[in-house]
Amino acid sequence: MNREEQRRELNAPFSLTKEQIDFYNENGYIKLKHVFSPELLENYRRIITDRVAELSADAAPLEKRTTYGKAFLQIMNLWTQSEGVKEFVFGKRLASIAAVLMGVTGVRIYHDQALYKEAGGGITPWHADQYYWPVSSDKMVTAWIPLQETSREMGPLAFCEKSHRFQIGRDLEISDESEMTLKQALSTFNLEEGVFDLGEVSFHSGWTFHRAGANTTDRPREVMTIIYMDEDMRLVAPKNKNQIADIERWCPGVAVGEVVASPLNPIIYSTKSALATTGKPA
Ligand SMILES: O=C(O)CCC(=O)C(=O)O
Repeated sequence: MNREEQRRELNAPFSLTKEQIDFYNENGYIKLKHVFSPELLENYRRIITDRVAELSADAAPLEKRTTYGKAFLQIMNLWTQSEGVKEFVFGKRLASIAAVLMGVTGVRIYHDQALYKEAGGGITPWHADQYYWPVSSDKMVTAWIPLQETSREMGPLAFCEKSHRFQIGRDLEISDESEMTLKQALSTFNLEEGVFDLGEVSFHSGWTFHRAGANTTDRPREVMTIIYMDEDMRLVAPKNKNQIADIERWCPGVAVGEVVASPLNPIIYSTKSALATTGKPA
């Protein structure tokens, strides 16, 4: 597959049925198969893995880390550090899926992160991402893109169905406490904890509670994630210290009440801008 074919695939539309959109809204997540080809994923897996290796070279040994630290190597906003990763993160296919699932006209990047659960890496404790985000609505979604087939033993992402409507535990940062409290609080909900095929991508909403098991295999679980927000999302006053840190890191210079449109938050897909320039939707 040459570069031009890869670019085409990254940017090509992906059609979603009404049932799939309804499923996302009802359950707070969806897993979609055949979003990308194995060739494309292998190419970007290499590019992303090289950068992760470089940027995590001085990570502490697993046994010296906290539970959260043992969950994965976490490298953020790789798109700002590599043209190859930028090409992947700026792809319109994932961004348009995000927009359609959320029912918005377009999406910006909040940030990306590579999440590499090392061989022998621990669990990812129960949590909801939106606890970290100082934003004006729940039109936030994370695309979780495994870069290899992901067996149960590697720690695939697991979702608590319909938990995006659950109010308890929204004030918990990811920790031993969130794992303990939420495991109990969510015990009556259905858990989707299946494997991911190569090419399968999940999308989960900001308030959907999720976790992942440990990686008991001898190879890393390599995953890229991209967090998208409604293109019209506004910044709100931070509610905790993590949200204060997020503003500085992911939306520098944006004031409370303004659209979250710093240079780190480009619009990746929008039917508004396409309509304005061509008169046709994107
Ligand atoms: O990859 C993982 O283990 C956790 C991912 C996660 O929490 C997220 O993408 O929001």
